[in-house]
Amino acid sequence: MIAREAVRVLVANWDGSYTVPSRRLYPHQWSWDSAFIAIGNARWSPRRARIELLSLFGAQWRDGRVPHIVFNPDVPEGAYFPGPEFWEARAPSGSATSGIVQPPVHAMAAWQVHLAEPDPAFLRRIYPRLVAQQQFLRTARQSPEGLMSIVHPWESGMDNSPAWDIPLAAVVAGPMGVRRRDLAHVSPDERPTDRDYERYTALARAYRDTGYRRAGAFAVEDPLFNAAYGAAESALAKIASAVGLDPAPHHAEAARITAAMVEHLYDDGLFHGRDAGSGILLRSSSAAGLVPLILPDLPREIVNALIGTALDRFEIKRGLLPSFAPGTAEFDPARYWRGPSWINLTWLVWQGLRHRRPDLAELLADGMVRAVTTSGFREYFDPFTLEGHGCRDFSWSAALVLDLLC
Ligand code: 2M8
Repeated sequence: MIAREAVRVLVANWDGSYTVPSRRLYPHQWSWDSAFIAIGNARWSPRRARIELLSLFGAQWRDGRVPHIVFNPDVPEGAYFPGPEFWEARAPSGSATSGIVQPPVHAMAAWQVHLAEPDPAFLRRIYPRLVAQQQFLRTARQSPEGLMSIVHPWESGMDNSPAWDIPLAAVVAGPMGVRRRDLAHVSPDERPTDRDYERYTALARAYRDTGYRRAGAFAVEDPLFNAAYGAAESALAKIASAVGLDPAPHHAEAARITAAMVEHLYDDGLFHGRDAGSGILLRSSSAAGLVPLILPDLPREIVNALIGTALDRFEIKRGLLPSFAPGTAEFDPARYWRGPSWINLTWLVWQGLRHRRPDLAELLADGMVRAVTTSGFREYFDPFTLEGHGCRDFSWSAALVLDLLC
């Protein structure tokens, strides 16, 4: 029943070659959403999952970056802010895009799509594009310590996480001068504030004005983003082997980034962000700090410490992972990335626990199914009451629950 409903949502949000995250709030193609959606679509239509990923990579830039939004030219101007007229960017394919990126979870998705229905031709097509995506990060975003930076909170995927409060406060911004479209669909208590948006637009504009080359006032090494990069190298190793190429460089790069993360981002049971400019650790209680559990070769003692934190501070025995630890001053159970549970974060940590602590993984799988059974495929959920927030019929909530059920 739930699986059938999930497919209904994915079909309703399909736009011919990709899936919108939500019809009204996010009417274009988003980068990491497409990866999660492909993982779910692989369960009932692997062909659609392959098309989803290939269409996203069709808008890859020459420098290898995969833009975080690919705009649908048929959607009226002003339906989403900031739209193509703000970003002023175009892929070589001609598509209007944004100029920033999102966590590179796509190699992981491509491998899962292949597992659902082996297709070497698809792997051969997508592999060089996935390699170029990683190469862009190494070239444009790597610090001397070997970690990858994000240059905008939107690149973390966890836009208004309290983890960014300090670096974001340093961003000087005037009024936006544009009406926010999100508030036409969702209550202001469940979204970032106007002040956040002013800073988001100022940062994006500053990056745009350098031709998307030089970071503005925000450059941060995020544990989720770096974990996705490392997990991508492990997935690329599998893909390389499957198409008859040498997996060794990918294994080596996965090991290298895992070690760099442990050395520079880990402290006291959790991974943290780090300010790329000052090198200062941005200690916070964000669930992003648990996502490195997706790294296959994380040292055992770190895995155990992260599991301890997940149990004590994130209370995952309740079945869902809050995006920020309850019991902190910043925690807000209804405001976007400041506390609510999201299916994608819970699913990533579920992946990391599946082979290490199947008992806990099962609790999370049950929790995700319970949340959507109680409240529908909402965008995010109160971790305690399971009340749904944000938009309805949200694609990755449907896709990843479908993955669990199949
Ligand atoms: C949210 O981000 C966009 C900006 O990219 C927004 O707030 O308008 C985030 O939840 C992000 O992680 C997600 O990819 C996107 C679409 O679902 O929405």
